[in-house]
Amino acid sequence: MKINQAEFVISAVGPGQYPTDALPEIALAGRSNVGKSSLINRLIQRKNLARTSSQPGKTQTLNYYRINSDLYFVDLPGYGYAKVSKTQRAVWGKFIEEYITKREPLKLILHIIDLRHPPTKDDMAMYDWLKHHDIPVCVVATKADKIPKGKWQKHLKVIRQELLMEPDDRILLFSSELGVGKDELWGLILEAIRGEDEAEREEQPETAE
Ligand SMILES: Nc1nc2c(ncn2[C@@H]2O[C@H](COP(=O)(O)OP(=O)(O)OP(=O)(O)O)[C@@H](O)[C@H]2O)c(=O)[nH]1
Ligand SMILES: [Mg+2]
Repeated sequence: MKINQAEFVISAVGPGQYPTDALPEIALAGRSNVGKSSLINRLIQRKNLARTSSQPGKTQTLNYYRINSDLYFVDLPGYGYAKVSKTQRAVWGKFIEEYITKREPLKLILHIIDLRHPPTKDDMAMYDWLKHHDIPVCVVATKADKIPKGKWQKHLKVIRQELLMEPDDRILLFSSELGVGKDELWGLILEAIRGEDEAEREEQPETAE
């Protein structure tokens, strides 16, 4: 994917602020501090377009980034941050829930998990909820650079087991630090935004003239 233009569009706090141009949207969900914003930056090869921080709980709105005139990345607020009040958490929960279940241009959720550790209870609840609502999702296990390569497969297997993933459910290994998984993830994203029509058309052999 050639990135000609990548820009921050809006920090939305409600549906009234979502873009109206109907470009496909790819949203990132995951625990606070898991590396959602870093993953966006790596995908588009910009150092700090999506704001990252070593302090968890930074992203508290739906942050829209437009990539060329092809798609939006939507950086969702991280869940599982203990310092946020219960009331605030409930409000955000509702807001994200509505976005995920009702937003028409949303094509795929990237559910970001830390490859180093078994999924948390919040990770499990989130994945279960996404599957329950039939939301197209791909698990992305990030921070792969933090553990030795020889352990990658074992950790992926633990995540698959703990999230009760089915054989057809997708999981992809990633590192924002090294760029591991970048091309494969772009492949999945493009497949998701092209829609089935075009994917089917491409599968048909060209008729000879
Ligand atoms: N080594 C390594 N560090 C990473 C990776 N991805 C993210 N980090 C670091 O993890 C911290 C959190 O990253 P963010 O991208 O801000 O995480 P986030 O999920 O957007 O966090 P919130 O916005 O608070 O929900 C930062 O210090 C990043 O540099 C990775 O693949 N490898
Ligand atoms: Mg963030």
